[in-house]
Amino acid sequence: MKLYDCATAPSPRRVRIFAAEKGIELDKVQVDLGSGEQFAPEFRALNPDCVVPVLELDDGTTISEVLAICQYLEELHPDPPLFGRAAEQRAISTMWNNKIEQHGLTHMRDAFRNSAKGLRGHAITGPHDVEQIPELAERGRQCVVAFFDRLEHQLDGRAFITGDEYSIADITGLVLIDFARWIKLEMPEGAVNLRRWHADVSARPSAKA
Ligand SMILES: N[C@@H](CCC(=O)N[C@@H](CS)C(=O)NCC(=O)O)C(=O)O
Repeated sequence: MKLYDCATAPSPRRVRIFAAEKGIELDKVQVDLGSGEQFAPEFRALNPDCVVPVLELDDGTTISEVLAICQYLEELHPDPPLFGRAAEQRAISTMWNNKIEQHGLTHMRDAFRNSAKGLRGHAITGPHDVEQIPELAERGRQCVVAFFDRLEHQLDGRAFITGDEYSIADITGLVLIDFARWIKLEMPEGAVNLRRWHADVSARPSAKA
């Protein structure tokens, strides 16, 4: 199994953390997004959407999309469970993962991709040229900040996002917060639950993956 990765990008980091939590060693191939390797014919043959991560299986099958890759790894290596053990926990961890993707990462992407100088003409991932819209960057920032409040509330009285157990939702949340820092969006000073949780999940060895 081979993971097409980019050490500085948030999406493949989610897979790296997930694999590290399970003790799975993945062969990694770095794709240099800065120089446009994702648009090279060799990479397009693996993923015509021109994004990482991509997991290539030994028989050549390719799986893209973070969630699909993580679900596949979960099935192969059920322990420790990162989508929850029982039906209810599985539903709740998937629910929170989706909420963080939708209300956090999507807006973060808008904020970043519509403002970064290096992404002019490339505001959307993929092979087509799309111009930046500065208003979308501003709206994205506002939505991310609003979502910090949502997480702060959710973490009140809970060790992790879904309760007592670390899950895929914590991985997606950690990557959201760290990427937010990159675009100078800090957790609010008064967000004591969010800050406590962030310190805890950052201290896990997997956070360095
Ligand atoms: N929905 C995709 C998102 C993947 C994605 O956006 N990857 C970014 C890196 S974080 C990428 O490859 N960007 C390439 C580009 O900007 O051209 C997933 O879940 O895997």
